[in-house]
Amino acid sequence: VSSNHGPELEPGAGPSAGSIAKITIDRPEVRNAFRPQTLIEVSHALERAREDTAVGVILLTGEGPLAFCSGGDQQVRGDSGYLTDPDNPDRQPSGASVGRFHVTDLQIQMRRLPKPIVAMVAGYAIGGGHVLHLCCDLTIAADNARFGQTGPKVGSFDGGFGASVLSDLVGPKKAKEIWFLCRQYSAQEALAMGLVNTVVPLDELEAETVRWCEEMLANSPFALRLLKASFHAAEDGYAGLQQLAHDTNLLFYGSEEAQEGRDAYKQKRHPDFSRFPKRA
Ligand code: 2NE
Repeated sequence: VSSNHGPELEPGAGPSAGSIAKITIDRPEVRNAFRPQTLIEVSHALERAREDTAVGVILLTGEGPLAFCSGGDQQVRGDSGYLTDPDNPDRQPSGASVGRFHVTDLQIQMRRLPKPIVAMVAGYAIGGGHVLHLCCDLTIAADNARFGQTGPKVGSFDGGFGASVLSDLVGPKKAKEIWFLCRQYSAQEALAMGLVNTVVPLDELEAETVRWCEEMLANSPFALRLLKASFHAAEDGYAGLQQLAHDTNLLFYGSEEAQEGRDAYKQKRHPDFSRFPKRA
């Protein structure tokens, strides 16, 4: 994985009030298939982008024009998940090689991360790579992009966000078609079924993606944060509600009413909330 911030990106149009963190899956020789280490690195890069208060939008992509990501690297697929060290499949946690789905944690991290994540897709977004783009908030596709799931062809499936988010986007019949038949879909077909936000010529992909990011960066970051949490609140159940509720608490902490409670505790006195309105 490689990552960088705004200045190294191709400039889009207009001023922006923040930076774009660009995270690139950098294994073009295998169409950017991910190993556990790849996902650990993406996760670290996402965490850095989250913590960096200058970053307003995160862009996830794959190296080269041939693929966004082709999913789990089948060369390191073990009998109970993907292996960090396929030569030592029985090695235990410290240097772990017990099979696992690191992608589960990454998908949840992407859903909960309080900044918009944009997938910039050139070439294949296939299998687990397709699910990664589903977990992004927006997808900008190049005209050479191809989308699809392969699970049932290779003895796998993602019945989590890979099924639920897909079904929300394209409807249950189409989602089942995508999973049951394992066809590939062109960028235009993906646009027609609501899988992506726009399609642009390959040589304009980054500039157009940056333009979309800059439009978001010009807007209120906290409003974007609350919107992302709101969109996911119902779909993600209690975890989604928790995110939205805690975001509300962030705002509440800024109020005199909440501060009275904190200050009274620190000053070892009873809080006096009498001056605060019982709002209609
Ligand atoms: C992506 C696709 C359609 C590209 O086709 P093409 O013709 O452009 O390239 P080619 O020749 O197939 O691939 C180039 C090299 O990349 C490797 C290939 O084996 C090939 O290697 P060499 O022959 O040059 O040595 N490669 C590509 N994808 C790979 C992968 N995922 N793992 C390991 N090596 C890979 C075509 O390559 C394709 O269909 N790839 C497989 C897509 C796939 O089935 N992915 C796994 C789905 S399961 C999953 O991702 C998953 C899950 O279901 C649940 C949890 C976690 C993960």
